[in-house]
Amino acid sequence: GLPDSSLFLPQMERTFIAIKPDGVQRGLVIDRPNKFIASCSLLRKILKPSGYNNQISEIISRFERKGFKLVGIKIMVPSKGFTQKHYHDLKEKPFFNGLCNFLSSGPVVAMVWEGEGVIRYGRKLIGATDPQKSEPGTIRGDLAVVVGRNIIHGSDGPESAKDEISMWFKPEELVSYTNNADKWIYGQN
Ligand code: IDP
Ligand code: MG
Repeated sequence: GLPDSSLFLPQMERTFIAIKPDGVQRGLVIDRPNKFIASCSLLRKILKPSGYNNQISEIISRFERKGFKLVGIKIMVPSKGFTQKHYHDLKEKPFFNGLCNFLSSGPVVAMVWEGEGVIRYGRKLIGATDPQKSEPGTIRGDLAVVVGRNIIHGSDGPESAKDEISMWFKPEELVSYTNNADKWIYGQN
């Protein structure tokens, strides 16, 4: 077959994004039918067994519509120890134990998104940590109310993105592919 043209492009920046158990339980993963799931066998395989057929997340769609590319996704319940490792930077905080209990209390949708500036801009899409301070139009601003239930995580820089991606995903769970829209999003080729 034809070579994947992404092989000719430099590896784009990637970030780790996770929908926390509150986002999953509140149905914010599943919003409206979207052609993307139908066209993506990876998503179909993962979301169908969980009952999320033919729907895509309000949250996923915000990253997708921006022009970022989903290169990894899975649903899992992380162990408490795993969440402690994920949030190791916060281990001195008074809310650390509650935070880790919460993140390990139910399913998390773990994702890797790719695109130019995706780490920094992903944080913009997500909004400020405290949903009382997040701007309207951001994910937390529109969809969450309190800091302990702010529905989504995003890596805060290149270092944490690298660490979190390798913690949550095996290399073979990430896919490189070319979107038909890429040349219209980036103006390349
Ligand atoms: P971030 O998720 O915006 O990067 P961090 O400071 O890294 O924010 O904190 C990680 C998570 O810890 C937050 O998303 C939030 O769920 C929780 N958290 C942060 N500050 C507080 C707090 O003051 N009380 C309770 N939970 C908090
Ligand atoms: Mg953080």
